[in-house]
Amino acid sequence: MFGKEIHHYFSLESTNKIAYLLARKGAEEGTVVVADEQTQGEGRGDRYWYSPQGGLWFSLVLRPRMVFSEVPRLSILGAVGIALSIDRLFPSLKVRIRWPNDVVIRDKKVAGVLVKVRAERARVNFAVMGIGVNLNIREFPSPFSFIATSLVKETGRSTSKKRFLECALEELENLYFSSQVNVRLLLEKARLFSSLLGRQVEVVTTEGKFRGLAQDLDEDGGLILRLESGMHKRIVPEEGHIKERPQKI
Ligand code: BT5
Repeated sequence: MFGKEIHHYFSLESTNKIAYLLARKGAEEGTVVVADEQTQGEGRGDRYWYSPQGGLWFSLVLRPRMVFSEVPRLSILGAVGIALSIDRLFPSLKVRIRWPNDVVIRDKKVAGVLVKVRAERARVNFAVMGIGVNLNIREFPSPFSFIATSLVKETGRSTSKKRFLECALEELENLYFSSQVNVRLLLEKARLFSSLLGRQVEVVTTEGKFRGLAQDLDEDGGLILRLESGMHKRIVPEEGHIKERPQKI
Protein backbone atom coordinates (compact mmCIF):
# COMPACT_ATOMS: atom_id res chain seq x y z
CA MET A 1 0.00 0.00 0.00
CA PHE A 2 2.68 2.51 0.99
CA GLY A 3 4.54 3.79 -2.05
CA LYS A 4 2.15 2.31 -4.62
CA GLU A 5 2.12 5.83 -6.02
CA ILE A 6 5.32 7.87 -5.74
CA HIS A 7 5.73 11.47 -6.93
CA HIS A 8 9.40 12.28 -7.34
CA TYR A 9 10.76 15.83 -7.69
CA PHE A 10 14.30 17.14 -8.03
CA SER A 11 13.63 20.18 -5.89
CA LEU A 12 10.66 21.34 -3.84
CA GLU A 13 10.03 23.89 -1.12
CA SER A 14 8.71 21.06 1.05
CA THR A 15 7.40 17.58 0.30
CA ASN A 16 4.84 18.10 3.09
CA LYS A 17 3.23 20.97 1.22
CA ILE A 18 2.76 18.98 -1.99
CA ALA A 19 1.57 15.87 -0.15
CA TYR A 20 -0.96 18.01 1.74
CA LEU A 21 -2.30 19.42 -1.54
CA LEU A 22 -2.50 15.93 -3.06
CA ALA A 23 -4.30 14.62 0.04
CA ARG A 24 -6.80 17.47 -0.16
CA LYS A 25 -7.50 16.47 -3.74
CA GLY A 26 -8.19 12.90 -2.60
CA ALA A 27 -4.81 11.13 -2.99
CA GLU A 28 -4.97 7.57 -1.72
CA GLU A 29 -3.50 6.41 1.54
CA GLY A 30 0.12 5.45 0.99
CA THR A 31 0.86 8.08 -1.67
CA VAL A 32 4.45 9.31 -1.35
CA VAL A 33 6.07 12.59 -2.36
CA VAL A 34 9.86 12.57 -2.41
CA ALA A 35 12.34 15.31 -3.35
CA ASP A 36 16.10 15.28 -3.87
CA GLU A 37 16.35 18.62 -2.07
CA GLN A 38 14.00 20.98 -0.27
CA THR A 39 14.46 24.72 -0.30
CA GLN A 40 12.12 25.38 2.64
CA GLY A 41 12.14 22.14 4.60
CA GLU A 42 9.83 22.39 7.61
CA GLY A 43 10.46 21.26 11.17
CA ARG A 44 7.91 21.44 13.98
CA GLY A 45 6.62 24.84 14.96
CA ASP A 46 8.29 27.23 12.58
CA ARG A 47 11.67 25.51 12.77
CA TYR A 48 13.72 24.98 9.64
CA TRP A 49 14.76 21.58 8.33
CA TYR A 50 18.08 21.54 6.46
CA SER A 51 17.46 19.40 3.35
CA PRO A 52 20.28 19.45 0.78
CA GLN A 53 20.90 16.82 -1.90
CA GLY A 54 22.08 13.55 -0.44
CA GLY A 55 19.31 13.20 2.14
CA LEU A 56 16.01 11.38 1.90
CA TRP A 57 13.11 13.81 2.20
CA PHE A 58 9.66 12.35 1.79
CA SER A 59 6.04 12.68 2.88
CA LEU A 60 3.41 9.99 3.15
CA VAL A 61 -0.36 10.52 2.87
CA LEU A 62 -2.33 8.67 5.55
CA ARG A 63 -6.03 8.37 6.20
CA PRO A 64 -6.08 7.01 9.75
CA ARG A 65 -9.30 6.39 11.61
CA MET A 66 -8.39 8.35 14.69
CA VAL A 67 -9.38 11.34 16.71
CA PHE A 68 -7.25 14.45 16.87
CA SER A 69 -5.85 13.70 20.34
CA GLU A 70 -4.33 10.45 19.02
CA VAL A 71 -2.27 12.19 16.33
CA PRO A 72 1.03 12.29 18.33
CA ARG A 73 1.01 8.52 18.02
CA LEU A 74 1.75 8.99 14.32
CA SER A 75 4.96 10.92 15.06
CA ILE A 76 6.10 8.10 17.29
CA LEU A 77 5.18 5.62 14.57
CA GLY A 78 7.30 7.59 12.08
CA ALA A 79 10.29 7.67 14.43
CA VAL A 80 9.99 3.95 15.25
CA GLY A 81 9.69 3.09 11.53
CA ILE A 82 12.90 4.95 10.76
CA ALA A 83 14.73 3.54 13.77
CA LEU A 84 13.74 0.02 12.67
CA SER A 85 14.94 0.70 9.13
CA ILE A 86 18.33 1.96 10.30
CA ASP A 87 18.59 -1.00 12.66
CA ARG A 88 17.76 -3.41 9.85
CA LEU A 89 20.24 -1.93 7.37
CA PHE A 90 22.99 -1.14 9.90
CA PRO A 91 22.57 -3.40 12.93
CA SER A 92 25.83 -2.27 14.46
CA LEU A 93 24.68 1.36 14.82
CA LYS A 94 23.03 2.16 18.13
CA VAL A 95 19.98 4.02 16.92
CA ARG A 96 17.70 5.63 19.52
CA ILE A 97 14.57 7.76 19.66
CA ARG A 98 14.79 10.98 21.63
CA TRP A 99 11.23 11.78 22.59
CA PRO A 100 9.12 12.76 20.86
CA ASN A 101 10.29 12.44 17.28
CA ASP A 102 14.08 12.65 16.91
CA VAL A 103 15.94 9.63 15.64
CA VAL A 104 19.48 9.88 17.01
CA ILE A 105 22.80 8.10 16.86
CA ARG A 106 25.29 8.95 19.64
CA ASP A 107 22.90 11.73 20.73
CA LYS A 108 23.05 13.40 17.31
CA LYS A 109 19.96 13.70 15.17
CA VAL A 110 19.96 11.54 12.05
CA ALA A 111 16.24 11.86 11.20
CA GLY A 112 13.13 13.83 12.14
CA VAL A 113 9.38 13.45 11.68
CA LEU A 114 6.73 16.10 11.17
CA VAL A 115 3.06 15.13 11.04
CA LYS A 116 0.41 17.52 9.79
CA VAL A 117 -3.26 16.69 9.86
CA ARG A 118 -6.53 17.99 8.58
CA ALA A 119 -9.33 17.32 11.03
CA GLU A 120 -13.05 17.94 10.92
CA ARG A 121 -14.38 18.45 14.39
CA ALA A 122 -12.37 15.90 16.38
CA ARG A 123 -11.95 13.36 13.55
CA VAL A 124 -8.83 13.20 11.43
CA ASN A 125 -9.62 13.56 7.77
CA PHE A 126 -6.09 12.89 6.57
CA ALA A 127 -2.53 13.13 7.84
CA VAL A 128 0.75 13.86 6.10
CA MET A 129 3.76 12.24 7.68
CA GLY A 130 6.94 14.06 6.63
CA ILE A 131 10.22 12.29 7.24
CA GLY A 132 13.74 13.53 6.75
CA VAL A 133 16.69 11.15 6.97
CA ASN A 134 20.29 12.35 6.67
CA LEU A 135 21.61 9.59 4.45
CA ASN A 136 24.56 10.76 2.38
CA ILE A 137 25.31 14.19 3.84
CA ARG A 138 29.05 14.29 4.47
CA GLU A 139 29.31 17.64 6.22
CA PHE A 140 26.80 19.86 7.99
CA PRO A 141 27.19 23.62 8.16
CA SER A 142 27.05 25.31 11.56
CA PRO A 143 24.84 25.23 13.62
CA PHE A 144 23.79 21.74 12.48
CA SER A 145 27.32 20.31 12.70
CA PHE A 146 27.02 20.08 16.51
CA ILE A 147 23.61 18.45 16.65
CA ALA A 148 23.25 16.44 13.44
CA THR A 149 24.75 13.31 11.98
CA SER A 150 24.17 11.21 8.87
CA LEU A 151 24.38 7.57 7.97
CA VAL A 152 27.42 8.19 5.77
CA LYS A 153 29.22 9.91 8.66
CA GLU A 154 28.39 7.07 11.01
CA THR A 155 29.19 4.18 8.66
CA GLY A 156 31.62 5.61 6.10
CA ARG A 157 29.37 4.15 3.36
CA SER A 158 26.73 5.75 1.17
CA THR A 159 23.24 4.33 1.31
CA SER A 160 20.98 3.95 -1.70
CA LYS A 161 18.01 6.28 -1.33
CA LYS A 162 15.77 3.83 -3.14
CA ARG A 163 16.77 0.98 -0.86
CA PHE A 164 16.26 3.03 2.28
CA LEU A 165 12.90 4.33 1.10
CA GLU A 166 11.69 0.81 0.28
CA CYS A 167 12.77 -0.44 3.66
CA ALA A 168 11.21 2.54 5.49
CA LEU A 169 7.89 2.20 3.66
CA GLU A 170 7.76 -1.47 4.52
CA GLU A 171 8.47 -0.86 8.22
CA LEU A 172 6.03 2.06 8.37
CA GLU A 173 3.27 0.08 6.67
CA ASN A 174 3.71 -2.86 9.06
CA LEU A 175 3.65 -0.60 12.10
CA TYR A 176 0.71 1.41 10.83
CA PHE A 177 -1.56 -1.56 10.29
CA SER A 178 -0.40 -3.53 13.33
CA SER A 179 -0.91 -0.52 15.60
CA GLN A 180 -4.49 -0.21 14.39
CA VAL A 181 -5.10 -3.67 15.78
CA ASN A 182 -3.00 -3.24 18.90
CA VAL A 183 -1.22 -0.03 19.76
CA ARG A 184 0.82 -1.76 22.47
CA LEU A 185 3.12 -3.28 19.84
CA LEU A 186 4.10 0.17 18.69
CA LEU A 187 4.64 1.38 22.25
CA GLU A 188 6.83 -1.59 23.09
CA LYS A 189 9.07 -0.79 20.13
CA ALA A 190 9.12 2.90 21.03
CA ARG A 191 10.18 2.00 24.58
CA LEU A 192 12.92 -0.29 23.28
CA PHE A 193 14.45 2.47 21.18
CA SER A 194 13.86 5.25 23.69
CA SER A 195 16.99 7.13 24.71
CA LEU A 196 15.21 8.76 27.65
CA LEU A 197 13.42 6.15 29.71
CA GLY A 198 15.12 5.61 33.04
CA ARG A 199 17.05 8.85 32.73
CA GLN A 200 16.92 12.19 34.47
CA VAL A 201 15.78 14.84 32.00
CA GLU A 202 14.73 18.45 31.79
CA VAL A 203 11.75 19.14 29.56
CA VAL A 204 10.81 22.63 28.43
CA THR A 205 7.10 23.06 27.84
CA THR A 206 4.73 25.90 27.20
CA GLU A 207 3.90 25.70 30.94
CA GLY A 208 7.55 25.95 32.05
CA LYS A 209 10.47 23.62 32.76
CA PHE A 210 10.12 20.24 34.41
CA ARG A 211 12.93 18.08 35.76
CA GLY A 212 12.48 14.48 36.61
CA LEU A 213 12.85 10.85 35.76
CA ALA A 214 11.52 9.85 32.33
CA GLN A 215 9.41 6.95 33.44
CA ASP A 216 7.23 5.85 30.56
CA LEU A 217 5.44 6.64 27.32
CA ASP A 218 1.68 6.48 27.13
CA GLU A 219 -0.59 5.39 24.29
CA ASP A 220 -0.89 8.84 22.80
CA GLY A 221 2.79 9.59 22.78
CA GLY A 222 2.85 11.45 26.09
CA LEU A 223 6.00 11.30 28.24
CA ILE A 224 5.42 10.44 31.88
CA LEU A 225 7.87 12.22 34.15
CA ARG A 226 8.34 11.48 37.85
CA LEU A 227 9.13 14.88 39.26
CA GLU A 228 11.57 15.45 42.12
CA SER A 229 8.52 16.04 44.35
CA GLY A 230 7.39 12.47 43.62
CA MET A 231 4.39 13.68 41.61
CA HIS A 232 3.85 12.47 38.06
CA LYS A 233 3.55 14.81 35.13
CA ARG A 234 2.38 13.86 31.64
CA ILE A 235 3.85 15.94 28.86
CA VAL A 236 2.23 15.90 25.45
CA PRO A 237 4.61 15.88 22.49
CA GLU A 238 3.47 19.12 20.89
CA GLU A 239 4.09 21.01 24.11
CA GLY A 240 7.51 19.85 25.13
CA HIS A 241 11.06 19.26 24.05
CA ILE A 242 14.10 17.96 25.89
CA LYS A 243 16.38 20.74 26.98
CA GLU A 244 19.58 19.03 27.87
CA ARG A 245 21.36 15.77 27.31
CA PRO A 246 19.73 13.15 29.43
CA GLN A 247 21.79 11.98 32.42
CA LYS A 248 22.02 8.34 33.25
CA ILE A 249 21.14 7.72 36.90
C1 BT5 B 1 11.71 17.74 12.89
O1 BT5 B 1 11.36 18.92 13.47
O2 BT5 B 1 12.58 17.00 13.26
C2 BT5 B 1 10.89 17.43 11.67
C3 BT5 B 1 11.72 17.21 10.45
C4 BT5 B 1 10.86 16.78 9.28
C5 BT5 B 1 11.57 16.93 7.98
C6 BT5 B 1 10.80 16.31 6.87
S1 BT5 B 1 11.71 16.24 5.39
C7 BT5 B 1 10.32 15.78 4.51
C8 BT5 B 1 9.17 16.59 5.06
N1 BT5 B 1 9.06 17.87 4.40
C9 BT5 B 1 9.30 18.90 5.22
O3 BT5 B 1 9.28 20.11 4.89
N2 BT5 B 1 9.58 18.42 6.46
C10 BT5 B 1 9.48 16.98 6.51
P1 BT5 B 1 11.94 19.44 14.87
O4 BT5 B 1 11.79 18.38 15.91
O5 BT5 B 1 11.25 20.73 15.08
O6 BT5 B 1 13.46 19.65 14.62
C11 BT5 B 1 13.92 20.76 13.93
C12 BT5 B 1 15.33 21.06 14.45
O7 BT5 B 1 16.22 20.03 14.00
C13 BT5 B 1 15.89 22.35 13.88
O8 BT5 B 1 15.55 23.44 14.71
C14 BT5 B 1 17.39 22.08 13.88
O9 BT5 B 1 17.94 22.33 15.15
C15 BT5 B 1 17.49 20.58 13.65
N3 BT5 B 1 17.73 20.25 12.22
C16 BT5 B 1 17.37 20.90 11.11
N4 BT5 B 1 17.74 20.24 10.01
C17 BT5 B 1 18.36 19.11 10.44
C18 BT5 B 1 18.95 18.00 9.78
N5 BT5 B 1 18.98 17.87 8.46
N6 BT5 B 1 19.48 17.02 10.57
C19 BT5 B 1 19.44 17.09 11.92
N7 BT5 B 1 18.91 18.12 12.60
C20 BT5 B 1 18.37 19.12 11.87
